This record gives sequence, C-alpha cells and structure tokens, in this order.
Amino acid sequence: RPVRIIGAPSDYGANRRGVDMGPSAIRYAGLAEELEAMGLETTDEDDLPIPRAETRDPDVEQLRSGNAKFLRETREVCEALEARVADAIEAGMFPLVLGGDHSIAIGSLNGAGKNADVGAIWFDAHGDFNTPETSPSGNVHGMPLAAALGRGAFAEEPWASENRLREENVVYVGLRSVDDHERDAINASEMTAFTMSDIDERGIGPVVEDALDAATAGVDGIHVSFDMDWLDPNEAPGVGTPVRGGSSYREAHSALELVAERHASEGVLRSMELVEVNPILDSHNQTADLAVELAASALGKRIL
Ligand code: DIR
Ligand code: MN
Ligand code: MN
Ligand code: MN
Repeated sequence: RPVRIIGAPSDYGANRRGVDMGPSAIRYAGLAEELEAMGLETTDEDDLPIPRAETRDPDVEQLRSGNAKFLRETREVCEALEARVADAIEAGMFPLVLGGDHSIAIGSLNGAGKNADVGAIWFDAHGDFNTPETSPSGNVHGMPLAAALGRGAFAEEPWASENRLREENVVYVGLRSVDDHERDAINASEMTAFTMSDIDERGIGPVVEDALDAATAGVDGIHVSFDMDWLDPNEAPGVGTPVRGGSSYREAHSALELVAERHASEGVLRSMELVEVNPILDSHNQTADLAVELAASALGKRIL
C-alpha cells in the first residue's frame, strides 16, 4: 500500500510549545526518503491547519464536569484528522500520522474506526486514560483513549467517540506511569495492559505477540499509536514527559518488526501514528531520527 504522511502539528493537548514542531522534525529526519528507499510509494500532504495556541483561550470551553484544556481546538484538529485518515484508507493508502501531542489520537482512532471494527496497540509510558474529571493536569494528551471510548465527561462530547474502536481490542504495551484514578479505570476496563514489568519478565517478543493477538481478535484491523516517550529517555530525550525505565532501542525496533510481520501474514495494520516528538527538548534531532527508523521497521524494513 502506498503511504500517506499526514502532519498534525498540534500542541493543544500538551501544554508545552515545541511538540507542534514534531512533523517538521520528523520530515527533516528524512521520513519520506526512507520510505521511498524501501520501495514504498509515499505522498506527503500539507499539515492540518492549526491556529497558534496563543490566539486561543484554554479555559473557554471547560466541560461541565472537570477540566480539559483547549478541548474545542482539539475537536477541530481531530475532526479534520479523522477525515484525512478515513480518506486515505478509503483510497487504499496507509495513513502515517505525525504528531503533535497525543490528543490527536482521538482523530486517528475515529478515522481508522469510521467504517470498520478496529483494535489499537498503545505503545506509551502513560495510560492516556484520564478523563476531564480525573486528570491531574487538564492536558488532553493524557486522555485520548478515554475520549475515544466515550468515558466519563467525554459522554458530553459525542464527536470524540464516533468510532468502532472496540475496548476489548485495545492493548497497552510498556506502561510505567499511571495516575491513581487511571489505574482503577484501566483495571476495571476490558482493555489488555502489558507493563514494562511484563516486558522485563517475558521479553518483548512474547509480549508483543500477545498484544497482537488481543488487538486483532475479531476486528477488521488495528491502529498503532506510538508515543515516543515509550522509549527510554536515553534513546528518546525529545519528549515532553519523559519517564525513566522505558524500552530500549532494540526492543522498540523488535516490537515494530513484529507488527510488520503480522501485517505481512494477516494484513492487520490499518493506520499508525508517531507522536510527542519535541525537537526543542531533543538532542540533535535524535528522537525524530529514531521515529523515522521505527516507522520503517513498522512498514517492513529488515536488516537482511
Ligand atoms: C499524565 C501525563 N498522566 C496526565 N500523561 C502523559 O497529565 O494525564 N501522557 N504525559 O502522554
Ligand atoms: Mn501518550
Ligand atoms: Mn506518554
Ligand atoms: Mn466525527
């Protein structure tokens, strides 16, 4: 399938300027060139138009219950992204979305799950399962999975969960930073959660194979949501909320190589996003360089 790169340079959900430069940094690192060199037909469109946060008031659209900063702006971004992702899939292409902070996943999931039953694999240090009532920060990048599943106050925002994402097919890989209310909600949910401890005990291969089994069971395809802070900060320093003890360089490649292998045999991969690259906090674009390498692994690049 030809790849369509979709830049979503939003920082509304992260409360930190810099992640809006993620798509530029990843392009600068040579994404399109790398994919073309693999023989993948690649097109890159204009980024989604995103007004600068300074021109907006974060507190205008607070939910009746709880706090979600820039939620109205996030909705605009996500509805536009949803349309782009759904159009790409409709056109037989593979949407590769570049963030931006993780709030854009609401749009990616709604696009991927517009006309199909979908699962998701969530590579992230964080649970991203807060709701406006439970969020310690009010930052929507800590909430996209709860939003896309219509949890809590997101019931007041039906646009956020207009999708056929199936909770029982949502799988975390590599969690290590979870807020108290989030932990309760994840444990009570039908999602599957593999933590960094599971990777320590079992190794990345068996964990990712199990994640693929759980995510793909009975659905038409999966969305892979890849937060660069899943990696250890030594490998990926250019992220807004680094957490030590993350995946190694090889574990990350290995995980995405397994995704590509499963796709080669079963055609499961529908869409993917790479989020939270912040070049301001990075070391010589190291995190964006790594994002390019990981995209290549996910799309089938092999050593031999
Ligand atoms: C925290 C941080 N759990 C929050 N979340 C992050 O604000 O909800 N997600 N950084 O990627
Ligand atoms: Mn995240
Ligand atoms: Mn994260
Ligand atoms: Mn919609």
